Amino acid sequence: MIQEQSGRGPRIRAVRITPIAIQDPPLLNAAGLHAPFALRTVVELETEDGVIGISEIPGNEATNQALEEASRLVIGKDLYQLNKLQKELEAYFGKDSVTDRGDAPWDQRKLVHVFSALEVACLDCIGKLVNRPVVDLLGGRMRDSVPFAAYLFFKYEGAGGDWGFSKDPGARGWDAARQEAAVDPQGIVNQAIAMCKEYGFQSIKLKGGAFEPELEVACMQALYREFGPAMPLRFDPNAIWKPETGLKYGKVMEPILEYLEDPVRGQENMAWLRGQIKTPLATNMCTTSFDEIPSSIRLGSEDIILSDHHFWGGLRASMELSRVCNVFGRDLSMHSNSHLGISLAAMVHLGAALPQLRYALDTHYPWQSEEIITGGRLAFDNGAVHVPSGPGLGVELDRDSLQTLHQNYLKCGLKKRDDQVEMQKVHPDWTFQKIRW
Ligand code: GKR
Ligand code: MG
Repeated sequence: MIQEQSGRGPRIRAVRITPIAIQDPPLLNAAGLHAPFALRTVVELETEDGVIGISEIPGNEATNQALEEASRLVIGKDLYQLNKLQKELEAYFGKDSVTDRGDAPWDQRKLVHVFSALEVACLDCIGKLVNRPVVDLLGGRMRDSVPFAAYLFFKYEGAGGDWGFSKDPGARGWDAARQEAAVDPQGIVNQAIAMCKEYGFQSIKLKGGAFEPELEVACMQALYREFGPAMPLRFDPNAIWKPETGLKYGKVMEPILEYLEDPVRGQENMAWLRGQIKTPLATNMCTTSFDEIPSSIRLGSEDIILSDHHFWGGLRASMELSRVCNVFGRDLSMHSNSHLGISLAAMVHLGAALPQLRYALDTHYPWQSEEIITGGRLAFDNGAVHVPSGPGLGVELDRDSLQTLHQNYLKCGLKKRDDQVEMQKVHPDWTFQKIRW
């Protein structure tokens, strides 16, 4: 006999949404240039008993507007009823479609962001209520710390933020090194040495798609010469290469790569290339939602899906994805965008819960210098982050920093990420091309 559920979880009393802007250096990618500030949104969700859960997602005025609407829907709801909440949000906003993602390297869908923000904040609250870390709400820990990779970028000189393209003379160590320009092999190698020295990373990724393939591949070869075969290397030109370019340089880099990320655009092209080269292919661009799994399996478009809980609809959805990946012989790792410690903590709880984790996760964290959690920036130990020990996410909001970074948001005037516009401030004729080389 099915028992009627009699318990009633705490109700959600309030949702607070705070857009913030964080300093971001002038990093280059296939879509253009990072603005001096990256936008994030911090969500605080408060229960009727005054317990507060937090989350962080990429900032965008349209997402914030959707979050405002969603919060009107969730107030008064039972904190534990996440499945129902998701259905209600789907009914209200309509399901995201594959094309809503957009052509940029990052994801622009609405519902996945909104639900992920609310889900992570609810899980943080639940963890605090039952005095368990979020990793335990995801089924428990498979590891105590989660490895990350050094994430290198071609970049112009500059610190970002109010410094823009100039350097903060007070900076030391990695904080100074991250302000140096890197537009050639030596610049990239110097960046890698400084980042690995500071964080102890055990694998390296280079974001490409900014320059001619020949130059970018020369940078990968320079990294290989500098760090040797024991250092796993990855390269990601964000799908800007034609299939023949993917084949040519995919072959050249075969002996030196751990994996090649989104060399070409679309599942068909990825599947074709995958049949031609031995290097595993990874993606955060061609298989980006559950709706795309059937065609991914039919075509065989990648070996590794780079999930992102902000884009796949939360931490539990990412756990579900890991099971799907396991069934169909895919590996799962994680994608990132410029972020702070709340997102990092969520990634670490998820990374610790994943049954299999063969590849170190991406993170932009070294490129940021600010924080919104108490106690300052999270520490890396040999490239890995220990699962925070407190209940919930195990990190607390620093309200003074939140206010400072919110003031940055108001001052900087940015409302959404647009790397093409930023690039045109430097090169007025530059335009984004989905496939360039
Ligand atoms: O931060 O410029 C960037 C990256 O290009 C980012 O937007 C991508 O979404 O890191 C991402 C990726 O792996 O494609
Ligand atoms: Mg990528």
